[in-house]
Amino acid sequence: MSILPTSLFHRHDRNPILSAADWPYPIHSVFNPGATLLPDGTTLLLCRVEDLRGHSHLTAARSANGIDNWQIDSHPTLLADPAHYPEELWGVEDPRITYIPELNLYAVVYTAYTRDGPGVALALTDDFKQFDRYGVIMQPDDKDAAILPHRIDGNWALIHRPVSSPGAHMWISYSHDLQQWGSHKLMLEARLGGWWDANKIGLSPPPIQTGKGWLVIYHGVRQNAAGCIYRLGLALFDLQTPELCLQRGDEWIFGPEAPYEQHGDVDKVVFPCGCTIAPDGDTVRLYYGAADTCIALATGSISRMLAWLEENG
Ligand code: BMA
Repeated sequence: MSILPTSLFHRHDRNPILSAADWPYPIHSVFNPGATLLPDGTTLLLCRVEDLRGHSHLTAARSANGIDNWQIDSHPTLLADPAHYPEELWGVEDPRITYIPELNLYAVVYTAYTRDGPGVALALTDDFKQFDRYGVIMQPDDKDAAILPHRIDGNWALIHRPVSSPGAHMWISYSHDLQQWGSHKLMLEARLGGWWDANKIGLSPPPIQTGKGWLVIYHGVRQNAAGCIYRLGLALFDLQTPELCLQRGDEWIFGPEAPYEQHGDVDKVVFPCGCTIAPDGDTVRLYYGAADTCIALATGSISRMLAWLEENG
């Protein structure tokens, strides 16, 4: 029986699960969280918080069940530090978290909002309290980045999205030391014309490693007379050569439908930066910013996504 693409993720009935009203200090909005499961099973979201100046910082929220009873840090967890990192002048945004077993550390890759536009910055941490900052590792305009959890042929791999005219596509770059990046390769191109993912795409959560390849949930931006629509699609990449696309779905699998996704600071946006995989190895919890205003949760299955790609990729 064929799988309907828009049935691959189910919204939680308590959505939105986090919003500005839940915050322990005054903020404007909270959205686009990175996510990880801590060793004790706690879900940690590193949330993008927009303050009342319009600048963003990152704050950790922890929950035993990943749905409610969030314990939110009483102060910003990772603030921009323009005194030491002038590239973070206008804030830090949209973190993607990857646990790196070789280092026993979490890599947090985030957007530094520089005077010249968005750049990609990196920090390492083992507790989401202290951060070892690497500063900007990809110059502006570049964003939507995440590190793969292990080296490939001795090199770390970073997926990112430089902006060039006329299109914004996904690239992958390699490094010995997480600092100097090279061997840049085009990974996935935005399509053209009337497609839902024409002209501008970017990585959403960090890739999910499966037996069949890296499963990538990416966003596509459709521009029309009313503005932009941010939706999600699926692609599968080779485990050993991650710039090699094995399958790509033509249809979007998730788009703004619920009222909290349709209306907010930026209408018609679903924007995940993180997901967690349940102990069953299959259930994916996707945490996403809705309309750049609040955080929502949707649940899917790795095997169903792979089956859909197999049929439709
Ligand atoms: C993207 C990023 C996201 C944001 C989205 C919709 O370019 O800036 O942080 O959620 O636009 O406004």
